Amino acid sequence: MENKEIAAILDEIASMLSIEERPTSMFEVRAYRKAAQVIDGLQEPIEGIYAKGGLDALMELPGIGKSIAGHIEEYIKTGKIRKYEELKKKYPIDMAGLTSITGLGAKTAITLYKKLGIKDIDDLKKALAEHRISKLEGFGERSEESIKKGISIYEGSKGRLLISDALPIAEEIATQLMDSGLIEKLVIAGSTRRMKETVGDLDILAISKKGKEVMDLFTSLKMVSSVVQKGPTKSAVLLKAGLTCDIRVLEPESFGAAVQYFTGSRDHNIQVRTIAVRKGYKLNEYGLFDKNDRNIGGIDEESIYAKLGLQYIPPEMREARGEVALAIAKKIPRLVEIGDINGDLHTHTKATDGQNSIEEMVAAAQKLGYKYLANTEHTKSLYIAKGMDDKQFAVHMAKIDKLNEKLGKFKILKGVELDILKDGSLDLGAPTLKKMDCVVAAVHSSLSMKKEEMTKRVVKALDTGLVHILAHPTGRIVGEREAYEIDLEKVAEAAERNGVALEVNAQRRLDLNDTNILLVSKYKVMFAIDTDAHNTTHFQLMRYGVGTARRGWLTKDRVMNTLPIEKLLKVLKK
Ligand code: DGT
Ligand code: CA
Ligand code: CA
Repeated sequence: MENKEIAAILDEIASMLSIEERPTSMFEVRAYRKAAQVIDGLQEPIEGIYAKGGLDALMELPGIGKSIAGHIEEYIKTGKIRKYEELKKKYPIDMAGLTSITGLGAKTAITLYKKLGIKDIDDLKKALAEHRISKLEGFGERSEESIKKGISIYEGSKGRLLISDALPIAEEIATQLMDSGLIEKLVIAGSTRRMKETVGDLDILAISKKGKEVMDLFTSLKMVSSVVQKGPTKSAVLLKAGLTCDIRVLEPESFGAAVQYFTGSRDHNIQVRTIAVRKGYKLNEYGLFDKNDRNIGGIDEESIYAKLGLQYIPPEMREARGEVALAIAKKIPRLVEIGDINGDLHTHTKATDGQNSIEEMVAAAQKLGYKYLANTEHTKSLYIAKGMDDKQFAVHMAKIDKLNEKLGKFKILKGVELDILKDGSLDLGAPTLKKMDCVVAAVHSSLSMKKEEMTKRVVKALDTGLVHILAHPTGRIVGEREAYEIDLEKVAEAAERNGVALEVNAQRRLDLNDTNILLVSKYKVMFAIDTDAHNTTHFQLMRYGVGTARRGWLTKDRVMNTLPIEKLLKVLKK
């Protein structure tokens, strides 16, 4: 531990010295970097080396001269290095954090500090979200993009991956394993099966008679970067995507028990196990065992829950939030399913910041079996998104009317993603809005308002009675931006009063999230699960919105875009 700490400090000193404009600094920088590497690679604790041989022993290490040895001695004795403290005062920035982002060196970090006051990754993210970096001299849209990418890589490697990044990888692994013909059954378990918004690692379970061959294949898949562990029944690999993937090969008799156990969550499992114990059973990843140690429910999850007197609990609900009590009372609801979705109520095209034409979007929606699609372009205040004004919307809507005539039963709803301005007023006139089928309102600016102010702003917009859906109600973007301050219950009250649906946005936002949905669903409000598609491939994100809705226990009748078109239009008219 101590070696790593000292190495990190020396490395940071090197970064800070690298921007001092003195002729000697290049040598110093190199010396500190080298020393950091040497210490990081030591097998023995540096403290032990010092204890045995003092300063001389330190100086015998490769790359460590008198002054750096002195720093190490100082750190061992006092827990501090004065030179480091002084540099930190001069540059009060999280250099280690910032420079761990690919493509962001110490020089850039200092420039960003001097020009924009950016001290750490959080500041950096804020500046990116507000597009402040691209406006700096020597920077541009491209550097902003590359820093953004660097951040997402950094966060990926730091651990958790967004569900919409993780699940496709897990499915690709599953497909390649299944294609081998070696496997009879396979389940992707863990947080991925629960559709948690971020995933720490992938957990795959399989039934096979050929464990060894499965493991040979698994560890040699193209998405594997290194093998962590390899055995006939259990292996683990680090994936190139930055997360690990475990696989277990099981006997059919215990497969269900393993699926139940490794789906989690841990807290859910603990509650279920308590019930098993109360019945005199034993439940673990190998099975559900009675008093005579007979496995009475290992084959599938359904039989485990049934033998325990519980209704089957969908994976997305297994978070120890009251679902076990509900299962005892046989009151688990039928949650909304992807097949219930009849259309998407928040989408963009080339007319503003989307990448496909309306015709292409419609064709893609029809291919998914959708019955309708709301086209909701941005409004004028969002000029970076080429937002349109009342006049432009009039022309645009006429175009959609024409298109609808040709489409037959499929319907494009005329809509808008309407900016809620800073004072809660709307970015288009009421006459324009009244001509629309689907007004989706959203906050895109002045995100750092006080809670009361933000709440008032949104409530005021809903109280105009001109809004159908409140899009991404908290403004958060997973791994990029925190939610803004807002009293969601007050917003839900206003939504109930005005018949406004709250969005579950299926993009990287996943907003509302599961806990927010659980919080506001006690109000009589509908929800809309939207992909906020900016191109045709974005429609594929719907399942993450549905997964999030299921984690918030939503049933079909609470979700507006499960309605058939006639009913939907009636609801929207009201
Ligand atoms: P993650 O990977 O952090 O996104 O979350 P999970 O839920 O996939 O957690 P993971 O991969 O550590 O373990 C998979 C499941 O295995 C977990 O949801 C529940 C079960 N499990 C793991 N460790 C324990 C444990 O100590 N006790 C119990 N009851 N279950 C455990
Ligand atoms: Ca996991
Ligand atoms: Ca795991």
